[in-house]
Amino acid sequence: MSATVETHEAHAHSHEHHHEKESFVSKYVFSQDHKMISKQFLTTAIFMGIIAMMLSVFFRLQLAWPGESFEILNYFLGDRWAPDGVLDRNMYLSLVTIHGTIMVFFVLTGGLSGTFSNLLIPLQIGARDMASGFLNMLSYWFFLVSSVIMVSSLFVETGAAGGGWTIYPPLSALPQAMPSSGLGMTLWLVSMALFIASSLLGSLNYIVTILNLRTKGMKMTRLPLTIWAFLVTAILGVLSFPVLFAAVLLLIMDRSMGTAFYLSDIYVAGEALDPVGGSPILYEHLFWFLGHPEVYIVLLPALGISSEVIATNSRKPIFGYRAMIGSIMAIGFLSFIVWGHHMFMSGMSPFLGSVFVFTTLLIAIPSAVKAFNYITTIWKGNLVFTPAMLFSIGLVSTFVTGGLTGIILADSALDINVHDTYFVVAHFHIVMGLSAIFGMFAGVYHWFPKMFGRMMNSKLGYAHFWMTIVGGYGVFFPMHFVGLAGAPRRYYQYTDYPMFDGVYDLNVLVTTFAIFAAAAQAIFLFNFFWSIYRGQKASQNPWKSNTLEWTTPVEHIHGNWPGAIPVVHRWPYDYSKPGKELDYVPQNVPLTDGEEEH
Ligand code: HEM
Ligand SMILES: [Cu+2]
Repeated sequence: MSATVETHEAHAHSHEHHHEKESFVSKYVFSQDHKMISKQFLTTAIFMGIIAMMLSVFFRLQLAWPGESFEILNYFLGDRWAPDGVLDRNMYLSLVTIHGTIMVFFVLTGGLSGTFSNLLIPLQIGARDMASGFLNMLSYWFFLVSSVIMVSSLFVETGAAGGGWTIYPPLSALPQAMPSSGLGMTLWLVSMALFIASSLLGSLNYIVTILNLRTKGMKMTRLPLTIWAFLVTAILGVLSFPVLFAAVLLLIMDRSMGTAFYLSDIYVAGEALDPVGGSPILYEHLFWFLGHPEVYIVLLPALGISSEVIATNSRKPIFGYRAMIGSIMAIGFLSFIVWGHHMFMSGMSPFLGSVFVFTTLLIAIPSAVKAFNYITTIWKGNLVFTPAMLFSIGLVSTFVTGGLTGIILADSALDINVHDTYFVVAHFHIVMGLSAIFGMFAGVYHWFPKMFGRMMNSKLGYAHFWMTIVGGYGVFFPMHFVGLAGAPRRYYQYTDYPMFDGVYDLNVLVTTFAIFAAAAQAIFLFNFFWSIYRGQKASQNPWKSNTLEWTTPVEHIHGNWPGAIPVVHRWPYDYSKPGKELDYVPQNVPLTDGEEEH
């Protein structure tokens, strides 16, 4: 261990040498400092989030008031895609697709892991920086370039990809299938290939850094749960994203090189296509082998962040620390053997289906362990309701409510009834969309002082939280009933089907809440950017927290600590320890004589 510490010191010196020469470009643009890269990921993800949210409001307008004219649609989409303010039906599909893609990959995968793994891994394990600053920088630049390509695909003549965020073939494999199967789809594929490269570069760095660069005394069993969550998340990414990469490469080959991995006997306009013999089902297997772990790649960091925030603001040791680590690992493992629950309707053998039902339902166990651990940590705590704490409690709420409908969807016999309806959309938005975004907000409010040296305004934070949780449930709760009424997802309008007359009022309700929830995010944006420049100056440890990041100076410096890196003597959850003067004991404070570890 001490050898590692020495190399760290040497590392710090080399930083100090070229500190003077640092130009604007090397400091803010091509930075190799994990704290700056973390801010780059966050601001890019916020920008992408604004776009994705606007797209969802655009298509929700059409769903609630089909065929009506909206000036704003024409303003943003132009005469080609919203003539007379009415959304074009091809563009409708593109908006749904790009909304989902951006939210899942660019906001919640890149934005959440990229921001908080980068910020917290070196700071919480006591390292000077990531294992490779250069690869870390590359990871951000791949992310930025892929974001730009994904957004620019909205502006091509044929429209952005329109096959849904899962881009199943043949819509994705046959450029002639529909207009948005053309250039827009190609750009989607290129963007995702770059995104995956970014994610792999990041994840490998996170894993190596956590395993190798921990400071003296930072045993694996003293790691904060955030770091455990980031570690397992990175492992999931490394094991599953390459499979999506392969799927995307094969799609590119089917599109432009005449192969037929995914194309079975297909006729286009009465003419049989050359390439035959492949199977779109193969694509579904490859996609969901990533797709399901992806849910946890998004959720685990959010759950890790909320563990940290809840323990700190309950002023209590986290309940069941080892059980939490065990459930993070169990969830990670199980997430790889459940992908078939997305394919119950693909003609799979009912026996195989029942295997996937079983493995899927098993995930309820570690998930319930986590939920109970949060609740028992809060139980009889000395609660401090910061905005971060509210968002973390909100996460526990959405994780449970969304998880319950997951039990219905996991049962193949029940799932058949609601497959591809709005019930599914409601389920995944609550359990994954809301929980993950709540975790992300919790993280931003909690670590903002660390990132920018200032505090966010908490009154605005409270307004943001209450409007977001009311808006979030307002959008996604009624959607369950739209789904139970049988309304399929990805339909442009339902007026031709009298049996769906009953869902109109609900659709108006949902869209109204969506606009309300979107407005709430304006409060956040204002608070965020205003506080960077005008927020109250932060003290070194504003939440009285135990973890190492709060032992660094407020002003960011290269190498994180001005002198030697701290040595760790205890776990991160020594809150309200009996016999102590203060209600927290930071990790770098040595045990006193006869003190038990915990
Ligand atoms: C955390 C934020 C969100 C995430 C992660 C997210 C994710 C997604 C995903 C993955 C899809 C599926 C796209 C597809 O099936 O091709 C989707 C579709 C959709 N989203 Fe979101 N979304 C978020 C926020 C919202 C909001 C705020 C609204 C409400 C305005 C919304 C409304 C919809 C609707 C109506 C669909 C269409 C579903 C369909 O027809 O298949 N989403 N979203
Ligand atoms: Cu799944």
